[in-house]
Amino acid sequence: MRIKDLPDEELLLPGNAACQGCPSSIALRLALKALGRNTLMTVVASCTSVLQSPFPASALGVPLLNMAFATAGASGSGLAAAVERLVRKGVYAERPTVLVWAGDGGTYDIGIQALSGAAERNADFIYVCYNNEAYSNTGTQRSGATPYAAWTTNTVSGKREWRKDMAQIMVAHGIPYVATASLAYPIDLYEKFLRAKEIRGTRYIEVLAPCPPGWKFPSGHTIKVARLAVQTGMWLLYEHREGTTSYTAGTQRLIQGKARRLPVEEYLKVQGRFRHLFHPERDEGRIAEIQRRVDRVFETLEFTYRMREHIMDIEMLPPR
Ligand SMILES: Cc1ncc(C[n+]2csc(CCOP(=O)(O)OP(=O)(O)O)c2C)c(N)n1
Ligand SMILES: [Mg+2]
Repeated sequence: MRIKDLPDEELLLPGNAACQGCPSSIALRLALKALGRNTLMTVVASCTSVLQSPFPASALGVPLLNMAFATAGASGSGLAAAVERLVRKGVYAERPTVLVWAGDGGTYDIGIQALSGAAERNADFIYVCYNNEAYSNTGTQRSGATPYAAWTTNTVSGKREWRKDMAQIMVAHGIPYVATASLAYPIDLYEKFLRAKEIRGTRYIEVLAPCPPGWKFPSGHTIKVARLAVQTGMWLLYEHREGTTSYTAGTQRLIQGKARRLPVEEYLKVQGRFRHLFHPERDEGRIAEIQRRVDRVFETLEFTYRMREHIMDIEMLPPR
């Protein structure tokens, strides 16, 4: 599949209120191309509440419920229950997809309780966390998704804690589908939504969303920064189904040794939120600490990959 094979229909309309280079709008545009018009959406307080345009205008071609910050999991559960009832009553010719759309603040922090409850009940929706690694709509405050050493308005010399791994928390819920995605690998992202659409129950997709004003890079560089996150190993692309994790796209190529992993500083130095790691002098300690963390993850991934290949080689040997 190639970009030109994507559906022409636009369900996120141009002339919306997003910033230039807004990653959420790019993710939403691609997601709605995959899910199509028969989608019901709930959005909680976030940049997406703004980009959809002020009432009574709407930039979305699907019905939309605007909800309070902490309620993504709960409002998605409610919509899913309503859909189930209407399907039983024969109201729909075809079952609509329920799409829950929330930021990282609304997912990792304030919304985790409702999301965890919904996932434990296996509520029938696709939950998207577009992760711009901060409370961006209110001017860039730290969240549980903000990475170590990143500047935000309340971590002015760099965040001291490491981010939590929300996608793995969702894997631990045992839901039928968890995936991570990147705007720089749009076909991978699109196909993950297509696969999620065919599954029932709670599906969680997290998209890394490099935010030009919040991460402080020029608005034309959203895709470049998204790609560097994967190429340096700072963001992993995978999907998890039926107990098995498969690494995809750029991450798969790194693990298989088909592409060379770039040093993390290639990613850090193009973003103003990490400027204090390079100016007025290099903070060797923190840069090396970030690099070490990524190296450790890849050592394990590469080892597991080589072991699997080795086992497959053994299995292919003729029986003695
Ligand atoms: C209970 C509550 N607290 C605070 C706010 C103010 N508020 C609106 S959007 C937002 C930030 C949301 O951050 P995130 O979920 O990461 O989405 P983003 O803005 O980054 O898109 C905040 C703090 C609110 N609407 N409700
Ligand atoms: Mg955010």
